[in-house]
This record gives sequence, structure tokens and C-alpha cells, in this order.
Amino acid sequence: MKTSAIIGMLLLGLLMFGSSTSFAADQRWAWDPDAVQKMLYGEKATGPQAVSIVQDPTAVGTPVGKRGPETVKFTLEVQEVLGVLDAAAKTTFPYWTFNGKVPGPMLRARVGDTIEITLKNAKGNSMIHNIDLHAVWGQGGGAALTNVGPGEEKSFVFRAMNPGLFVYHCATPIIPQHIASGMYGMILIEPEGGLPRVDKEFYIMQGDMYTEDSSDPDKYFSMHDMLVEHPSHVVMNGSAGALATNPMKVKVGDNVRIFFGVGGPNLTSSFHAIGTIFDKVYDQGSLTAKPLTDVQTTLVPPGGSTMVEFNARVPAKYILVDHALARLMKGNVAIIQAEGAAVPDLFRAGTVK
Ligand SMILES: [Cu+2]
Repeated sequence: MKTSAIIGMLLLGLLMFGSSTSFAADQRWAWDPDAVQKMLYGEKATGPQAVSIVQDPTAVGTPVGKRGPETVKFTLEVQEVLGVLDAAAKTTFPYWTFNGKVPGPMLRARVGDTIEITLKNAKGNSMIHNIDLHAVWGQGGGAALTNVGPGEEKSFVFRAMNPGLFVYHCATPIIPQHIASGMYGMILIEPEGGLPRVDKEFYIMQGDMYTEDSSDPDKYFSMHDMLVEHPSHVVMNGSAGALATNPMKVKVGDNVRIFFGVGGPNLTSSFHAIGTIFDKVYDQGSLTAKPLTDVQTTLVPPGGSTMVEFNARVPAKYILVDHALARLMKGNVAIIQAEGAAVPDLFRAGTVK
């Protein structure tokens, strides 16, 4: 039966039962084509109907500890999904992701490990994808060996030669479009002996996104805006404001470590936490150089990272931003909430008695 015929019958039915109280309240169905559409086919996949692509910031993998070099295997699947771009604005975006989340999974290994990477491209996807890991010595960081069409998978093996916190991303033309659509993540290569223990670790990445200017809640990629480097959205973990709506929780006194990276493709982050000072900054994601100490704001370029640590000395909502603060207005914010008793010796209202 043709759609028009179905709608015609539906309208006739509504008119016939129009005298009943419940249907009287629903009279709008009879003249609102959008409402009829919704009744027949369900909600359009917008806003909350789209899936969340926000990576769990506590998904930091397993620390390597004191073990020796081993063989480790990671499998990533490229998933092209309609995701929530901004939950408050009820907007969506056609994301391209590693494992359905932005950033992709945090991979964790140690220096000297032999690492097998398998990249799958889910059936039903529309694009070719690959993976370039900055931890790799080899052509394209692995991209040359992992070009996969929909339904395909490819693997390669590399030896982790340098410790550090490294970005990975898709490097399929048009590369910055793949990155701006969500295809980035990080691989941590721990030094011999592992990293010092802390109480809480978090995994956060910043990205800049470019959508066409329209009133439609379903946003689409704008090549023009990407080329002129004029983002509509700047995000942490893929979706505007998501890590502020659902703050990360720590206790007062916890030593906190953040693995922070920038997928880009274009913007350098002036990474800053409002209400605290970074006790340590492992600048540029180098884990073999001595950390900087007592830093307010640190630069993180696209395709780069930093590892920062601070003690949550007082209860507060520590607000993570790029201190190029116009980007806060474009969705770039996260909150670490430290819960516990006040520490008036460090911070209090009023005057000195
Ligand atoms: Cu891709």
C-alpha cells in the first residue's frame, strides 16, 4: 500500500473517532503531517535517538606494571555511526569511529613489546579507513598496511621502540576529514618498570569539528569550514559538553593523572584546569624526560599529547578547558569533581582573623 493511502486511511480513522475525548486531545494528528509521519514510522533518528559516541574517560586500559616485554594484540573495528553531537542542542553528526567511541580505545603496552594491530572495517560502512599510530616505526605508522574497505580486515606487527603517550588516527584521504569525523585515539607505551602508581587515571582527547551551517538538527561535515579552520564545535571525548554533564569523580587527596591528547585536525590546545595547578606535566607526552613542575597551562598540538598529574588538594569542580576560551562556548569542557571535606587551611571564604 502506498504511503499516501495509509495516511489517508489514518486521517479518515481519526476523523471518525474524533468525538472521543482521547482522540479529541489528539486532533493535531489530523493536520500535522510531521506528527502523522512520527505515528507511522516512529521518531526520526535525531538528538537523543542517536547513539552516544562519548568514550568513557575512565577506560584507561591495564597498567603494565613490572612485567617484561611480551606479545600483545589489539583489534579495532571502524564503525560509522549517527552520534549525538550536542545533547543539549539535540544535534547529531555522522561520526566515523574506532570501536564506536571518540576517542577510540586507549591501547596500553610497554616498551619492547611486540604489538599486533588488527583493523576491521565494519560491513555496511561507506568508506575506506586505516590506522596510523605515532608509536610505530614503519611506513605511514601502519596506514600503508591497513587500508580496508567495508567488510575487510588487515593486520600488521610492530615493535614498540620508544616509550611515550602517542596519538593514533585514520590516515585515509581526505585525512583531516576522517580525523574531524572522530577517527583518533591514543596508545600508551609505558617505560620499563611501568608508570608510578596514582589513585585515578583519566583518558581525554580534544577534537575540532566542522558542520554546515543550517537549522537542521542533523549536522553534516563542512569541507569549506575545515579548510579555513573555522570549527563549529570543539569537543572533549567527541561530544559537546559531555564530560561536564557527567563529571569524573575523585576524592580529596587523590593523586590524579590525565592522559590528554589532541586529535585535531587543526587546533592546538592550551590545556588548563581551572582551580588547580598541574604538579607535573610530562611535556609533549614524553615519559623519559623529567616532567615540568607547577604548570598552569600547557600546549598540546594536533597529533600530540601530554600526561599531567595533580593532587586534588581541596574539594572542587576542576574545570578542564582549552584556555583559548571561545572554544568553551563551542562545547570544549570537562569536569573532574573532587569530593570530600573542606580544607580551610588552603582555601576558604572571608578574611584572615
Ligand atoms: Cu577513516
